[in-house]
Amino acid sequence: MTTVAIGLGCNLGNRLRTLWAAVHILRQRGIRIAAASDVFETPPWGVQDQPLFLNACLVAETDCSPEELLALLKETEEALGRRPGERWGPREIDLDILFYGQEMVQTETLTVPHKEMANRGFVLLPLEQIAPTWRHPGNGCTVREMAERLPDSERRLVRICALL
Ligand code: A4P
Ligand code: MG
Repeated sequence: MTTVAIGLGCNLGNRLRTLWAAVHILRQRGIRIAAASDVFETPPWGVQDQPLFLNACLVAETDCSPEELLALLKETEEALGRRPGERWGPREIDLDILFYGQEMVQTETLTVPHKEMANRGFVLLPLEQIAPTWRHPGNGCTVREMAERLPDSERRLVRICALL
């Protein structure tokens, strides 16, 4: 079993319902959820002209390899109606592998830890609630340390509710 951190984001459709459905599907497929953050509403990052996102993070346990986990997340996105679209553009659901234990993975299809996580309040602030001491194997900083370094512009999150 490996402990992993998964980021969830969505800005189309019934966003909260989609987050819950994503958790349900992941559980059905054998992912054991150890902790879930709150759900936050967040301004769009990257492409600005799109609806507000809901974001949350999970800590989970899995027997999947990194590539198997990515495939499972992609299948789950598809099951929830995600269609291919613009990079950083609007989506029904986005499921990202943030951490896979302490492993660093770099292949054509997968970069773990997630390459942008250290710059993103919508990742670090939810993750800080459930995994503040998890250390990034690349930069050596804990989630809390990375969160503390975020600029004010990355702190514009509004707590909506508990995810679970
Ligand atoms: N990929 C590589 N590493 C990973 C990883 N660690 N986890 C590859 C998941 N996928 C990974 O992703 C494109 C490809 O990245 C995958 O096929 C996989 O092989 P995608 O989800 O199809 O496309 P994308 O999400 O548009 O691209 P990208 O670069 O992954 O974008 P991000 O980083 O996911 O950002 N603003 C707010 N407020 N909240 C958000 O959640 N999300 C994005 C998307 C932009 N702005 C946002 C949010
Ligand atoms: Mg993605």
